[in-house]
Amino acid sequence: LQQRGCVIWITGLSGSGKSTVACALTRILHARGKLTYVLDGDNVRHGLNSDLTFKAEDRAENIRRIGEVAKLFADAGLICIASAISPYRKDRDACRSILPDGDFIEVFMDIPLCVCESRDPKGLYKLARAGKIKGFTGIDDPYEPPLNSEIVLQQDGEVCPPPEAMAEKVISYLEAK
Ligand code: GGZ
Repeated sequence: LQQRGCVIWITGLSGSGKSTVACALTRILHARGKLTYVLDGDNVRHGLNSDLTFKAEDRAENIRRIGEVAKLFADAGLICIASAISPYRKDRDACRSILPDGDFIEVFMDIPLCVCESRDPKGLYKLARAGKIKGFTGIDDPYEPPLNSEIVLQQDGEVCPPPEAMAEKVISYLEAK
């Protein structure tokens, strides 16, 4: 029996844990025999989207292409997990609009900027603060938080739950659907 496809769209700042949660999610889903595919903004930018910069219109095009590819995977019956900063609400909403109702599940990594910045896994925030990267999301480029995302993943007080626990929240949502 073919599984029903959908798109799980993970949005949030650099360093908020999007890729880590995407990875945890895919492990859990595989263990349950589900077919998944992860489209990660940072990876896609090395191939399909290697012609794009970080200016607003290129970010919009990055998100449009990821959305279209995610739709193809969903059409094929896969659970496609897209993780990209996707800072602009209208770009995320455009991706939602090309899918049947209910098939686009937006997950907001609601992690404070100061936490993402303190992690700084690639040292990019440091470079952005030093003015060596211009137009870095959260520093000198906007991030428009979702207003109505299906799922919000947050810290528990001061602590960030482990990625598996965050992924389980998404699983619970999928099960409830
Ligand atoms: C934001 C940037 C930038 C700028 C490079 N702004 O945390 P990372 O490092 O590994 O992932 C980020 C990635 C963002 O790519 P996306 O395709 O997700 O962005 S968007 O949805 O806005 O199109 C970050 C790195 O690229 N990076 N320069 N200026 N992030």
